[in-house]
Amino acid sequence: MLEDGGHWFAIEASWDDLVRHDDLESFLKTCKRTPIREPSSEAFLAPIGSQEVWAAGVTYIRSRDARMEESKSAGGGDFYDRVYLADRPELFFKATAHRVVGPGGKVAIRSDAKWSVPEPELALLISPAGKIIGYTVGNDMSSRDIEGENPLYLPQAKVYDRSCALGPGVLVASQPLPRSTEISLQIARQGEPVFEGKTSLNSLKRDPETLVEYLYRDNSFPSGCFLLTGTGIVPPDSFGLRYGDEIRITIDNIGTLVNVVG
Ligand code: DO4
Ligand code: MG
Repeated sequence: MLEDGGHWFAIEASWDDLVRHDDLESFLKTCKRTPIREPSSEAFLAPIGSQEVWAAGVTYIRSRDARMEESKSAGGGDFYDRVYLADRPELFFKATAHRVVGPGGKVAIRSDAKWSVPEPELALLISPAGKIIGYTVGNDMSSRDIEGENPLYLPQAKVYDRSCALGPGVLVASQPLPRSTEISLQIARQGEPVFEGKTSLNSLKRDPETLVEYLYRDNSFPSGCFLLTGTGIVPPDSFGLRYGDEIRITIDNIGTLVNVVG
């Protein structure tokens, strides 16, 4: 489904075929479109086909500070400062499509985690040739106690079933997003707000093109990929997600991704 200027269309192309277009914006303007009614919110699936999801870490000072604190007793605090300052970014594998939930879906907390948080992140959609062709909202669910116990546990803290959410749609754009773009997170428990936070791309230390350049260096993505660009919003240490919590992440001009922990 495509939305353009408030009008909705069906197009005859698979998701993976669309992602192969380096100039997706022009393609969508000229391809055959069939007008449709505005879809209901239940019609939105996670906007992913055969893409892998990768993630960048410690790209905001807030993430560096929180992680230095949580891993202090494990002797890992220094690593986060070093990667924040280094030329080479932290990049890690996050998810395949079957681990990703879409809008309205249930994200999970690990059964062996005691302290879990959402990480609201701008997600880049990148073509197989390494061009950023769109943007969506991402949630890099994280088990902070497991990562804090030992940085080598990162893959377990980050990669598990329903550990990632993407959506609601992809903003197709060939131009970078303005630095003033805001990202906000709201968490509600039994209908009551329990955490709210805000950041903007102004606080993102690395530029998205450089993250993509590192990710694609000697690494190929035949179906393209998503790259989460790191979190700048970290709830206080006293906060951990519980079953039933509603997570609402909004990025200017892209939309709001709503998920429940379940
Ligand atoms: O270094 C661990 C993960 C960092 C991360 O996911 C983030 O900063 O968003
Ligand atoms: Mg993250």
